[in-house]
Amino acid sequence: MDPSSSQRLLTGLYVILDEQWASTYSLLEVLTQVGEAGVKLVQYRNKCGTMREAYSHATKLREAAGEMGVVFIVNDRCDLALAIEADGVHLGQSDLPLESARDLLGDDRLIGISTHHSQEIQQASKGSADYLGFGPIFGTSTKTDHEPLVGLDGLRRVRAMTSLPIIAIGGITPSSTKEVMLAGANGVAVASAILNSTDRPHTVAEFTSAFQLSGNL
Ligand code: TZP
Ligand code: MG
Repeated sequence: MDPSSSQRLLTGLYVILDEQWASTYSLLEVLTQVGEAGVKLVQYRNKCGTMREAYSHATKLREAAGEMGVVFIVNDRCDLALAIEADGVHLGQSDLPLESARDLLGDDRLIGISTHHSQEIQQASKGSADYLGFGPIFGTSTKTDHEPLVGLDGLRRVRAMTSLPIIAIGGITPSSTKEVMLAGANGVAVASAILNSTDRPHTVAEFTSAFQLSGNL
């Protein structure tokens, strides 16, 4: 993807469709609601199922995302991303190395990498990533084995170290989004604030106003 299209896409809300919620909410329904509310970027995250289950669920979600023009990223797994013809992959620090993932996915698909401190930011910025995830900014119960919280100060400190878009993650809500953006994020990745919302279109609208209030969008 060319840098200006990915920059536009990465400014705003990035919704994580986490399979751990699938017994509580229909991820397809969540995807439809947020897509209709204007979200352009989602990630399928599955830390619990077999690959066959992940493939089956992700295939349906990917198809629905495609119909709505929502960009669909797969967490961790390049093989799954390729199998379902996803738009990209989000790599963790223990997944395939960035350049191997780039060789597999080609130049047109998006690749993001999770980073948690300045060294990882600098390392990832030397390669062919399209964006960096950075966090956890705040406390989160979505990822239990997370690295230490980085806070808004951590985000401010790493902002100057990279020209890549930074997607902040971890415990972000509409009410914290403005300060996260002002601390240097290009966008925010969110699971619980959207999945647990009783009115998802309204919550998406609250995120959108926060982006506008921070001078973005
Ligand atoms: N990586 C760092 S924090 C996090 C991940 C996947 C979870 C984000 O979820 P939430 O519910 O928005 O805190
Ligand atoms: Mg990961």
